[in-house]
Amino acid sequence: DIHASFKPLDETLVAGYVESQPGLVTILGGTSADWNVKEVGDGNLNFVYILTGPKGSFVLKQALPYVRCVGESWPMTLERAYFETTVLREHGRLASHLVPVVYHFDHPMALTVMEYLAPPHIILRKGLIAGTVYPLLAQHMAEFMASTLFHTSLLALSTMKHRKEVAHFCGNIEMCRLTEQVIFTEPYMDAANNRWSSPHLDTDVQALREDSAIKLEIAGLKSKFCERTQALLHGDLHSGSIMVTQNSTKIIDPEFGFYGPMGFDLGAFLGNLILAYISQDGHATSQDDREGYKLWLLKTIGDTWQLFSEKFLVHWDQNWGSGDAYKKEVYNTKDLQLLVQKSFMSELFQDTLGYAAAKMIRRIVGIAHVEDMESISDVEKKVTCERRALTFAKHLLKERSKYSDIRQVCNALQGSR
Ligand code: ADP
Ligand code: SR1
Ligand code: MG
Ligand code: MG
Repeated sequence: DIHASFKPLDETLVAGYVESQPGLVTILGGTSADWNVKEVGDGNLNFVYILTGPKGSFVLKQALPYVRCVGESWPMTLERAYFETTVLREHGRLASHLVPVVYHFDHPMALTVMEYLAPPHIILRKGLIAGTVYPLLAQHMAEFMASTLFHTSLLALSTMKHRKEVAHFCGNIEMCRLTEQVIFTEPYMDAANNRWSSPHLDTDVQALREDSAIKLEIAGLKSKFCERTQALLHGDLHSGSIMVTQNSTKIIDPEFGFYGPMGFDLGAFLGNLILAYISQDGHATSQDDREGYKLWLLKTIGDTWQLFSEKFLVHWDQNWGSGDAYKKEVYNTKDLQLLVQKSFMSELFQDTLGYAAAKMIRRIVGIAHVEDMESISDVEKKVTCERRALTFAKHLLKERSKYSDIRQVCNALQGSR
């Protein structure tokens, strides 16, 4: 058992662990008496410590054998730390300026030591709630997704290399199971984990569970999530997995990484931007009506898809035939290549809208709600935003084939009630 020597750390034990690792002591400088240790984990799963010393700092993240936001009653594999580190390193190779540097990984201890993203870096979700504009967000996220998704797909890789990677990441089975459960199954049935604003949304939840068209769409998306090994995904690309400043964007927390459909990552990011957009009415005050901010969010949603598709196609154009999917000898004219690209991007757009909707629905009626909505103190306003998010997500899920352009989606979102 790789984890036979596993020991859970806490704020008092962390320094002792670091003392046993000379490379880490060198980063901090001084001795443990000089170090400051603070646990800052605000995610749903793990424990995160910031360590600062006279010379430097880092973040130490440890997985414990259960889901943090639920407790020991929900056991969870320690192997998530291994997959997180493996994906972080791969993302570091493909988009080095957009991820924290990994300094150290201890497999038995299920812990990763990485670059500390110091303030003014904050979690994007918190910045969106505060109404802060991030001018480079769409560009950076488009760059990250275009590079990581393209270069791990069969558009760039041989089937030999791709299959090996797919087989490797099949090991992240428990995390995939968790997603299947909380995103694609439980929101559509009676389950102990589910939570919603009750009694306000009781009839909305009932209607969701009786909606055959929705269940049909969710079945298709779930099947694609489980069966399509299109590219290495981040796997949990919501606005809580992104840290930002005005000129920096860093993607953290890829512990759900696996080979799946590209639209799952794109949909996670866009779905969370849509939730942020809809929640703005709940954060508006007499001093700040958030109308200008909502326009920036709409633009960011549109720009993200637009820039992503442009950048993805640039990668593709520059690497025609390097992967096994479309051999140059077969796809041998520019017209044919354009035809293939158009069909690929249009399916990806549909997947993206579907996964965005699925991600939104689970955040309103399932486990793990989002702070965008939870922090709206006026209950009536909160419920109005939640109902609007649910209604828009259901519309997107059922009617997405009618949309062929992200601007149409943004217009529909703007007009939604
Ligand atoms: P979880 O897997 O539990 O969701 P995260 O990796 O999302 O854990 O980290 C939880 C929190 O810890 C983040 O919301 C962020 O505030 C902080 N954090 C994580 N990694 C870093 C980092 N490299 N630099 C600074 N803060 C970080
Ligand atoms: C128990 S569900 C916890 C959620 O938090 C993670 O960040 C994933 O989004 C997961 O679905
Ligand atoms: Mg997280
Ligand atoms: Mg996580």
